Amino acid sequence: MSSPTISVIIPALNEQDSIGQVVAAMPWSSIAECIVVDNGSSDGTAEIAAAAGARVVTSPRGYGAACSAGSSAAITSSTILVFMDGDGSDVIADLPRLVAPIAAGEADFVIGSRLRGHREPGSMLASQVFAGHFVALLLRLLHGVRYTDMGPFRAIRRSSLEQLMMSEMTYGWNLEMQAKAAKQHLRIQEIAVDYQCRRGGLSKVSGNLMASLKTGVRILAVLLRTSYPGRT
Ligand SMILES: Nc1nc2c(ncn2[C@@H]2O[C@H](COP(=O)(O)OP(=O)(O)O)[C@@H](O)[C@H]2O)c(=O)[nH]1
Ligand SMILES: [Mg+2]
Repeated sequence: MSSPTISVIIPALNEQDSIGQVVAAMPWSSIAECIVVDNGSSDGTAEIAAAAGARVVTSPRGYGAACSAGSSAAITSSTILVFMDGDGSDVIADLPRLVAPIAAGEADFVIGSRLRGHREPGSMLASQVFAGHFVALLLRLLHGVRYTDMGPFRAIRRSSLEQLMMSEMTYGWNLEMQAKAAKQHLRIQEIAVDYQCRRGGLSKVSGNLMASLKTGVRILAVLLRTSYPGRT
């Protein structure tokens, strides 16, 4: 079997303290490209990412908007898309295990669960762990699929992502992917991934009460929207 062509996509907003290390640590021999999606960083994120070897593209504001722009920008030969954050929290050594089930034709979507892996103390707030369990329970009741997390580190077959017709432009993007994947009966696997504290800079979500509340509201909206029987 020939090896698949993989694009790694990293949404990044003001991550100059970590993005260089993240991009430099990519397993370059097994991926085709690393795309950093910058949407208006006011620091050196774009320049540092490019210097470390990433292709930098821009997008409108929003986590989902960035992930979506990155997917569209991936080279046409790419068949597997990997998403991860730019703050150094995801453990790049886990990448081959995320991709392997898709490459082997055994899965369409593989999500990394930080709740099943080892978490560096302080890397996830108790509220995030709780939200992961709570949303997982709702997804199980609504769609019959067993998830334990809404983590950012994930791999998906490109044709499957296109089939999902993603529309969420905010932090609800991750959950929308999981709900639609379940609804459309993709072959889903969840694997344990480790998680570290961000390698510098500031959290735009969990470290900020207002942003956390907004994210919670978006997540509930996505859950509701995707739970209507006919809607995808
Ligand atoms: N492109 C883009 N990336 C974003 C945006 N907001 C956050 N990010 C990136 O998304 C990732 C997750 O954000 P982070 O602040 O670490 O969230 P947390 O881990 O939940 O605290 C990081 O790589 C951020 O730089 C945004 O509006 N646009
Ligand atoms: Mg983070």
